[in-house]
Amino acid sequence: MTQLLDVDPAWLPDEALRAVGTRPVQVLGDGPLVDTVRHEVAAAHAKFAAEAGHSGAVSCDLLLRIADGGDAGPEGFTLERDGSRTTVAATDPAGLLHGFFHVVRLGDAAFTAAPAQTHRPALALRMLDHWDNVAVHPVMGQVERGYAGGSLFWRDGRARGDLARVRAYARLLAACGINALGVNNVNVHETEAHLLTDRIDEVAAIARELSPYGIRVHLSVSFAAPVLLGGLDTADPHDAAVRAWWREAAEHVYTHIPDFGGFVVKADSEGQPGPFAHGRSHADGANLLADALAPHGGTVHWRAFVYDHRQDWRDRTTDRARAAYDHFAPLDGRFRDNAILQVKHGPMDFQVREPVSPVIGALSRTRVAVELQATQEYTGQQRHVCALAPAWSEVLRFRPDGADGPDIGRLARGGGLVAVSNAGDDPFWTGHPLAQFNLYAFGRLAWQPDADPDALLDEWIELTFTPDRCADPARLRSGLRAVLRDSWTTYEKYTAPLGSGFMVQPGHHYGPGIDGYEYSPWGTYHFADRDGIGVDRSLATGTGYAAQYAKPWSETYETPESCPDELLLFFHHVPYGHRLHSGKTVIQHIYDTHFEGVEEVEAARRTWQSLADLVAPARHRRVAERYEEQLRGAREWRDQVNSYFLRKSGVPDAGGRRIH
Ligand code: GCV
Repeated sequence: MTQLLDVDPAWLPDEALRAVGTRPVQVLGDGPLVDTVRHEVAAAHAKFAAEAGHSGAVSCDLLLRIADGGDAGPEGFTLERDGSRTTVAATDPAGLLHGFFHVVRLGDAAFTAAPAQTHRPALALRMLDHWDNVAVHPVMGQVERGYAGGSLFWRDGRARGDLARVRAYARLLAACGINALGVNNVNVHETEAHLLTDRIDEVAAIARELSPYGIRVHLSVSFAAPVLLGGLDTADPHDAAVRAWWREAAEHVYTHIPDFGGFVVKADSEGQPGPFAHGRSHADGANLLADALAPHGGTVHWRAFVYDHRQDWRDRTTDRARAAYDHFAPLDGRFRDNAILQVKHGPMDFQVREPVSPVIGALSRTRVAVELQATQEYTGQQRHVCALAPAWSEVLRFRPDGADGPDIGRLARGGGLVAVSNAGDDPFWTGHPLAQFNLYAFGRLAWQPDADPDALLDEWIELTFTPDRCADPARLRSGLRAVLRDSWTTYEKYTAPLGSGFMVQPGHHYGPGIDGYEYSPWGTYHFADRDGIGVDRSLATGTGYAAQYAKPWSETYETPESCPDELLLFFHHVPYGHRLHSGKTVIQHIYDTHFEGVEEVEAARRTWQSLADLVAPARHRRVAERYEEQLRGAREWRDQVNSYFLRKSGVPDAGGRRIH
């Protein structure tokens, strides 16, 4: 794979391939994915031909081979290193590809003696959803909630003619373990609805670029497709003609894309059509599509993001946080095996801090995939640094039964891990070059949910910045760690406090709008008044949301005394003088964190400036520009939030700092 001109190499710069490119390597096996490995090796050798003495002949330092009878399972591989030869063996060609990229990640260390290891992905499905529109949407643009330029797949109302960039993207994704991708927005508009039928050849063209890297394509479809595209007068899941229509539609898709992954569906949500219009349940809806896909081995990803977005803000009994559980818990056990319920990690909508959705623990007889958001809709829109791996790791480590550490078995039995992609046609892929880490970390956590986020950060730094090749490796490493490692909590400090969420500008969701969603129909309230703030979601006196969890969490969240500080305002309405476990009052916590958050951004900006001599100029410049905006934005957040709460509460800052 040669590097594309003018596109950042992200975590696969040539230097990251040095250890492979300078050693003799042999690849044994057949099939398209084995050929991909062969091409990778050949390209690495071509890059480093001048430095290497290898001939590619009989002897080799690295042997990559397909071997019958291994126990690594689908996509897994074994790694043996005796110091003179390193062998990667896999039964499945996809395993060989992942084994190859594992060796790339290890670099020279892959060639030192070490005990044999078997690696296999904890989750079978590791998927990115692109919220890309084919036709530019008048409000949402080409990529809904996209902050990295246009779509990698679509331009001018069609699939891009030149898909070389898609191939390069597939390569990056495979190198961090991703194996599935949804190519269009879950809000399926009229043009995009046709991808399922008369425009499937465009999806097939994209699939052909992804498949050499082991990535299966998925398509978001409209539940109303039988009416919109098929001319039927209903989309009722119990109607025989509707069922036949979907069966034929699926068959047609598979004739064009034999390894097609399946459908993604947003139904009865934010204006999308769904089974409710026909008096049917979401299990009926999901099973309709699951049955159509089943003969071909496909899967339907049915999103659980169903709630009332036309709520009356005066009504304090309707709680949007309850909605997914209320809709889906009664349906547990009624979904087909190839229907996966795709649940956002929190009950609201990808806020910087939310509790883990109770749906994830409640549905023991349904396959559940957790959905994360790599695109930073509510976390700075790729103008602010916000490395989300620690937040995602908390989600994956959450045990519904209160035990410690991730329950890999439960995760593995589910439907995988999904993230809304943060990539676009920007030269840096993700707009903000440091946001590439979110994409990388997502793939790695989906492969290994108990991976340490700090170790993943170090891994990404080594690959992306190859510090050993620069003048001061230690300064580069420590600088990069410093600006990224705690950037999630820094962002949290200067934005909405203690789990209260939202407080953003309506519509585009960038920048502070403390009452932006307070008197709106979207169900997103903080209820701040002169005495206090927060939503009472207790069972005793509130909306009862806390009781959607099993013990011990239902008890932990039920009272302000037992609720963790960081989620206090999500679960409780408390006076400003309420004392947190930290010993501070809520109001003083708000003031302090907002001052601290800005100071942390100032420090990160200085650190980044100090790395100018060690980072490629274009990359350095882009990040430096974004820091100017982040600092401006963080100050705006600080001043608006602090002024708002000073004015509401009348309580002065104990530190006597300037509040407006
Ligand atoms: C694709 C939020 C976002 C929408 C998004 C929706 C969803 O509401 O703001 O842009 O729509 O979530 O996840 O379906």
